[in-house]
Amino acid sequence: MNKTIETQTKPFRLITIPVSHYCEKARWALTKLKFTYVEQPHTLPFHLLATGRVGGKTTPVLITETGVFIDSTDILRYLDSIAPDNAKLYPTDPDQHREVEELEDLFNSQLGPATRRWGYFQVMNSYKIMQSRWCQGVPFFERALFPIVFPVTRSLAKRKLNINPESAEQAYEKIKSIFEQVNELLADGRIYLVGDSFSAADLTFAALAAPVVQPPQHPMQRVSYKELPPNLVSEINAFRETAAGKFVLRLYRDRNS
Ligand SMILES: N[C@@H](CCC(=O)N[C@@H](CS)C(=O)NCC(=O)O)C(=O)O
Repeated sequence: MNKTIETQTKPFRLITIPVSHYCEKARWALTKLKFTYVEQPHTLPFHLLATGRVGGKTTPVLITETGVFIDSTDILRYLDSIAPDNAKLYPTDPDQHREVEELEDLFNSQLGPATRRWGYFQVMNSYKIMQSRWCQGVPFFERALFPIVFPVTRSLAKRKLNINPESAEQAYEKIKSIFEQVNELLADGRIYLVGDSFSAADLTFAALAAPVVQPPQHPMQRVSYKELPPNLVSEINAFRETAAGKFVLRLYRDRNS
């Protein structure tokens, strides 16, 4: 962990399931901090071959010459530790630093699972949507095997992520309550969630809320509205109308600046 970026001779490698919002969190941090990296996208269950080889399981996994980071928060902390002083994702002020970590933890542990559960519940029975979401950018042979592995992968994912009508309803309520908390924070007119600069709290909220807001500038291609169930489109529009939803849209408009 003490090696500095000057000693990194090759680009970082980021193993992803491209559609994953936790992967988007790591990808956004790499882009924001202007680190050179190569993304290695995989679909389920083939990601396990790539992550297992370096001692991980879930994605994202960041491979550096310093070490391997197998959790999105650890990835952000590592990148922040080697980022220049004027580009930190965690404030130096101890109170603000704690606030950022608390919000990041709330979004990671509650918002991320809820948006994933609710989002998958809406579209998991559509082969066409799932193929376009899970196969984007992945190696040819994984795409070719998708029709064979998908039925099994889908039922395993449904079981592992506990996707059913009741849990989806609870997830929806959880998303609304976290959006409400963010609306309250933003009610005083602040530009960012903590302090006056972009932090890991903003990035984590926007990346993990993206599945229910569908920002047009998201680097992963969206499913056309025409293909989505009409009730899902109106729910997305309702989330976009909230202060928290508008905040996500704004952060995505500025994502690459
Ligand atoms: N706490 C982890 C969660 C990552 C996570 O849940 N990744 C999912 C994709 S959204 C994954 O890789 N699932 C595949 C699996 O569990 O094998 C992080 O923040 O990195």
